[in-house]
Amino acid sequence: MKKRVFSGIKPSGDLHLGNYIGALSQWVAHQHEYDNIFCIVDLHAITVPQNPHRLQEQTKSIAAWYIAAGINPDESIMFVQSDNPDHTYLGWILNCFTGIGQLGRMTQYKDKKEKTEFVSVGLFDYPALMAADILLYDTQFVPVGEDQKQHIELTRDVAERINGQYGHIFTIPEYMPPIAGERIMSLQQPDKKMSKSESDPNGTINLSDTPDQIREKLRIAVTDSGNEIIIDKKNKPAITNLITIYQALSGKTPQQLDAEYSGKGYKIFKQDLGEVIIQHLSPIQTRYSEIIHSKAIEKTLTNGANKAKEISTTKIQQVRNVIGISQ
Ligand code: ATP
Ligand code: LTN
Repeated sequence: MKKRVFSGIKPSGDLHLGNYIGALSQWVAHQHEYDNIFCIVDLHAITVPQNPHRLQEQTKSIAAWYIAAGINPDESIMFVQSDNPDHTYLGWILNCFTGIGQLGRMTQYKDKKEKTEFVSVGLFDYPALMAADILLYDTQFVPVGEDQKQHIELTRDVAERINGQYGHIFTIPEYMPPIAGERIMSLQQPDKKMSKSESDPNGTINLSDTPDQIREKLRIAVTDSGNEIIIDKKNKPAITNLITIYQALSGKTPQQLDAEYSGKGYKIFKQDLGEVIIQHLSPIQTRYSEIIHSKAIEKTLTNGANKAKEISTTKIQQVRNVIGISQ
């Protein structure tokens, strides 16, 4: 039997290269090896303010990017989180087994609470809902970027706590790191991760960027002092980040890049990287524009939610029975 993979992306903005390299491209690369469930986690998106119309549009857009990047909805289940209420149901139960102290130590929460005016309980409690997403489906592997590793550790802790008290209910999931690019950094601030909510748009390459936008963002991308194309995270974070992106999209090794670019300098490297990104994204963008307006996406998501619900219902019943809330 194939092992179960579960992952999700928030419809909180346009997808960018960090999402693609750290998550989506990994899902596609491993699609045939696993029994996959890919979610669009809209309930996680509303932990910070969202415009209702934009949220709806972005939810559909993310589904279209999943398919455009190569997720096959006949092979993998694809659905919107809020279409399966079992997530919030289990999320509440897991709240009762999650420590306040543990939630307070989550770095994503600490970062985000500094950036938002109104810090909701939902933002604080976000990892308990994420744990529910994962545990509902007996997930074995969770392919996500490195920023989410801490949430998976919390999920494991909560699952072990419940299993310890009630017997084996939940499968303990494992973090599945990306092959290359666990953390893609901003092109403007290489000490900050590239993210949908980043304030400087020049730091982020969106999957929907035009060739000219990509060329320009690379032209003005910050570099380090010196001129060598070498990986040195501590002293040369900017060029290290660009090399990581190059490697992830081209499949070339650091040795190959070293041989190709030795003595050539940053300008040529950045120009070539721009073309690598454009070439990689071009077929995905074409597929995206073909499907974004099709009604088939809604149908795919409805089917996906039905299939997800079939699996999660059994888990919810099992949990209700063991904790004593079913008659
Ligand atoms: P937001 O800015 O709204 O918090 P985000 O851009 O950080 O969003 P998420 O929806 O939180 O994106 O992440 C979706 C997936 O993409 C997760 O698996 C996450 O680990 C991965 N990811 C996000 N940013 C990066 C990055 N810069 N490098 C590698 N992986 C990333
Ligand atoms: N917190 C994740 C999104 C997310 C997720 C999940 C990822 C919500 N539920 C379950 C994997 C599995 C993030 O990327 N910020």
